[in-house]
Amino acid sequence: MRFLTTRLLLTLLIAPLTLWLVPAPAALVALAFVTPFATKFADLFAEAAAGHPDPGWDFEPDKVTISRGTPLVVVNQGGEPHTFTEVARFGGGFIPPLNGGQATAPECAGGFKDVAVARTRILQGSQLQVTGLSTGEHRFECCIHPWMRVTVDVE
Ligand SMILES: [Cu+2]
Repeated sequence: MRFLTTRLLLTLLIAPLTLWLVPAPAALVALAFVTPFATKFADLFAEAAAGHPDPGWDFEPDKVTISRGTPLVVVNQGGEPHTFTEVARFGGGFIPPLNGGQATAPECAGGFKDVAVARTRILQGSQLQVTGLSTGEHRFECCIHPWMRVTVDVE
């Protein structure tokens, strides 16, 4: 079992308890802790439009290396829903004002009407387990806040 550090110590209190429920070995990706209601939506949109989105909304770490067969457990420790959606190339999400001018990644385009996107949604306090990744490099992003990105190398 491997625990990957998160930005705030507070999150460490929650994550280890979660990990015990997961068959070892597992790698953990945490969605950074955001104090509920600390970010106003108007600010979120304005910052994204200006090209410097809120860095507190993040996947930690930005890059993960796992052995083939290791489950990846993604824990939402923030106060908002996110998605953990695999994309061929990083791009924008399905809310254009949050895309900073980037074109929407095709995998995100349908939004939650597309079951393939909906099944990658992680609600506050929930987790998603990703298994069966093939050897090589995989890219995941949040289709809502597309600056939230992580690269997963499977060896
Ligand atoms: Cu998000």
